Amino acid sequence: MARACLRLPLLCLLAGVGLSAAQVPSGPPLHEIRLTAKKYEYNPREIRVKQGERVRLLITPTDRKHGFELKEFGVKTELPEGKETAIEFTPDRPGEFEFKCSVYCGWRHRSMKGKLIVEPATSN
Ligand SMILES: [Cu+2]
Repeated sequence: MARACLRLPLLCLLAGVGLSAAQVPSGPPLHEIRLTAKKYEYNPREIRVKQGERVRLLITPTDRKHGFELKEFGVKTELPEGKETAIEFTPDRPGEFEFKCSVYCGWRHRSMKGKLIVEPATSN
């Protein structure tokens, strides 16, 4: 390995980066969920996560600018059209919470909603 690194330092550098990324030890697991948004719905409409895990939503509006508001966890952001926006939060309590569009997008804007289900953390 060491000798190969003398000849192919870049390759070894990349291998090292891959290794360290795989070994990141600290912090709760990250749960990534992709959504799309369009008049007047999110897809999926319902997302399910676990209490205490870090959640990263990656939302892409496909038709125009929309928004995403999840009051209980202090999330409110605009979603520019065609661009993936990352939203991170850690749900600290279980339950069912409504999220909704926060940017007026048409006559049924108020019906553009979804549900976040936070399952209780299992303690054993
Ligand atoms: Cu809207």
